[in-house]
Amino acid sequence: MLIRKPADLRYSDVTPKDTYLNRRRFMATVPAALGVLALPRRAEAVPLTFSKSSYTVDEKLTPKDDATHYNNYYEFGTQKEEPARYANTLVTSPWTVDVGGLVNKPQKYDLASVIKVAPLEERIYRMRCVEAWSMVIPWIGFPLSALLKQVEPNARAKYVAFQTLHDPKQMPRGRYAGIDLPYVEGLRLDEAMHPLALLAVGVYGETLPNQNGAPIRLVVPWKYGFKGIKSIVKITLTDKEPPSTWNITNAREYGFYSNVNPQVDHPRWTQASERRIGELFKRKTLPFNGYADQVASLYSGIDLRKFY
Ligand SMILES: Nc1nc2c(c(=O)[nH]1)N[C@H]1C(S)=C(S)[C@@H](COP(=O)(O)O)O[C@H]1N2
Ligand SMILES: [Mo]
Repeated sequence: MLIRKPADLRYSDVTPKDTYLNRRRFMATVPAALGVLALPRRAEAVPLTFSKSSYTVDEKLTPKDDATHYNNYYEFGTQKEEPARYANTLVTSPWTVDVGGLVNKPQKYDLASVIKVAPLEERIYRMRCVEAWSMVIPWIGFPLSALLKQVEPNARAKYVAFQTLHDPKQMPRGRYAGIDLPYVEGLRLDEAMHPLALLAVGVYGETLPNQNGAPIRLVVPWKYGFKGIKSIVKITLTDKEPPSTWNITNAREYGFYSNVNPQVDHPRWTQASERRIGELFKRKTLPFNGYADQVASLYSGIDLRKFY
């Protein structure tokens, strides 16, 4: 269903402005003769309207098939191939993101309104999992800062807490994942306001596959992959450091910050090097995953061994 395009052509050039995200709305633009009533159980990928961002790295993309079939999404199974197999039970429409806490203008967004917070951009980011593998992913999204500015954090707000949907009916394997659910994560407010912090709604030119965190997930490229919480339903501004799922699960191994740091090894995986998925040889892991120039100043004066 996706229209093929030359690489330099924007989706805005080939698709009408209003065909995105919501498959039902998309189907409404298709002639009834094609069978609008015969909705498949799995939502199909639909094109998004976006422009290319300057926040991007010039590195070879991870093959889409790897990025969508080698996942961590424990609610749908703890094996890498399980989310692709089982996340089709996630219902992503309708979807509400509740943004509140220490803000002047708390707001509940449906998906159509949240993607209008700022123009959608494609950003190619390096991603590194604490398990010592990495990928290069073309996300489509908008800066988290745009959403936060809209709700107006008040003077007491110092942190941002995030929560994934938890519905045991849609996520029956979550019971056996060995983590408390719902999945939760957090950032300091200044980290959340950094222009690199992205709310992603698409990847590889299409809406997010469920296993990658549909319909909206966080991407923080200078931190380990687990900070990139998926399928977000709630964002809360707070004055206390929010809990984070892997810190709750195993505080010795996972801290709140989780900045990519080749100098601080994880007890089970080296952080000094990594294997780029699809490549044979290991490469060195870079401080802050290669984004040090942009983000290191957020941590000046902080002992990153202690605040790991
Ligand atoms: N809700 C939720 N979000 C999650 C996870 C999870 O298990 N549940 N896993 C995290 C981990 S460990 C990683 S490495 C990334 C993986 O994202 P990807 O599957 O899109 O590569 O998602 C993160 N977000
Ligand atoms: Mo991860």
